[in-house]
Amino acid sequence: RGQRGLTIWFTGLSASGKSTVATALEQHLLHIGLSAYRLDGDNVRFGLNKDLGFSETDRNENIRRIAEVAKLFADSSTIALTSFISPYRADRQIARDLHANATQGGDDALPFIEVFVDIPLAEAEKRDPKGLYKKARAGEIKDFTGISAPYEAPEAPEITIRTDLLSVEESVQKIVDYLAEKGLI
Ligand code: GGZ
Repeated sequence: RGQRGLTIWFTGLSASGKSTVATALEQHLLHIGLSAYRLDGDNVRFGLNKDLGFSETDRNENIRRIAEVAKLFADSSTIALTSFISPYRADRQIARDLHANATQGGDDALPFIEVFVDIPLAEAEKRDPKGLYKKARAGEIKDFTGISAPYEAPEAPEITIRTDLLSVEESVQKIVDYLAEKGLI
């Protein structure tokens, strides 16, 4: 393919498996010789966005900045993988529009692939790897997505993966198949 990259935008509840699948996908892409870079809470919320919390306006700004950074990576011919809850439809649309309008140098839009990591809330809550759902239920964490803050599921994601039904490898394969079919990798 040509010189430009793309953004693969994961969205889903806490403990849905976004980071696990994004990490495995990143490894796969690197292994086949492509440039890929993952943005997630560990390298963004503790650095660039350490001034932001989990209020609606802070999440809006979190996602806005992440979308700008992902666009820059994609514009530099890398495959940017973002793994954030990104619970608001409008914020994800802003991220998508930013890529659609990335016409620097008169090039085409940068591809933006939304991956809905779909899992029933009950399943995410059962996993609860960090005990956050338990704390949210007890009122110890406020504005927790799925419990006391909204998650607006995508209406038309490019890809949906049910991480309670597919293995990590199967989830990665589904995304890779989509990318190959679209000529993106
Ligand atoms: C949701 C929270 C909250 C609240 C802390 N609501 O499972 P985790 O721990 O590792 O992933 C969650 C992460 C969510 O950060 P994001 O930047 O992805 O969120 S957003 O896109 O909505 O801006 C969770 C932890 O941070 N966490 N408090 N109140 N998740």
